[in-house]
Amino acid sequence: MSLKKIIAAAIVSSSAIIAGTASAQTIGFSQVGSEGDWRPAFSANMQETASDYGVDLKFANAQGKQEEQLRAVRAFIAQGVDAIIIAPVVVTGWDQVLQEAKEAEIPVFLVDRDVDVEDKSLYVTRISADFNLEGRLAGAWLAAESLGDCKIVELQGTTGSAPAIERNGGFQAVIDQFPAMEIVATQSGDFTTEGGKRVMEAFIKSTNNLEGICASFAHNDNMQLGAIQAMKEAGLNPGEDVLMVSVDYVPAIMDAIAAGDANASVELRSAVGEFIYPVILDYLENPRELDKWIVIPSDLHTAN
Ligand code: GZL
Repeated sequence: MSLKKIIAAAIVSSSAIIAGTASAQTIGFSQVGSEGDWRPAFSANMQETASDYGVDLKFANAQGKQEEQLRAVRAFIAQGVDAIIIAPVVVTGWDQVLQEAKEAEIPVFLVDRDVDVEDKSLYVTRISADFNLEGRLAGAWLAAESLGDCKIVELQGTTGSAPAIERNGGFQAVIDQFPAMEIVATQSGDFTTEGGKRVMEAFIKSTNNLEGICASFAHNDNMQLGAIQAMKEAGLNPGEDVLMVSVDYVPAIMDAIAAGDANASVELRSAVGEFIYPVILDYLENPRELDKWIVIPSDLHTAN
């Protein structure tokens, strides 16, 4: 379903609410957690816009633990909600609980992240950005900036999460085109500022103060912000001696780019309730096969 159709559906569903003809839908939302800056913004948008669509949102924050997500989804099933939204912390371990939702005839919508399940009928659709594209955009920008010659340190997101797997995949696919571009060190900072700082401190130690390192690619801005802290504490110049590219484009990285401490970030939209709710409400009105993935655009931002 194109974004245009989603927005058209939004107009239909919101006018129905204004006209008072639509009944409130109860939707359970199992959210990964509240790590970093992007996820809280995403959660706030979902919670603040729910009433615009006449949705009674039951929000469950799993604090990064899959077992808490599974518990929340089972509670939504027991409550008999009209639909379930899941932002799955990692791709594996979802088959059983999705089967239980299917048997309870409660439609499941994936948002943000992804699951790795054989049976795609276990969810209606996934509404998210294209993480592989985000990795490619970051890789292409770096290839241009470094003229295809760059030794890179990579700060990976949560191990086993779709964004970590796919941002690395997209980035690697681009730099593989350039024999002189290579990721020489990679480690997970779990999408947090503290994690990014810890990983960069380790890289600084293992590379003799980032000797010969041309760039830092971080799967999200928060880890890059932690890396910037670590580099400055080591007397290095992030954004000048080392090119800094990451993903999310949260306000704090905008400030870092403006200050010259970072160079580029691929935007991951956090105000996505306007895409997610219309798809779900439209489906509940008219259940049918949907495309398995509805993509939200990503754009690269730099200083100039
Ligand atoms: C990607 C999202 C990632 C963000 C991070 O869609 O799942 O999780 O890039 C967040 O900031 O932790």
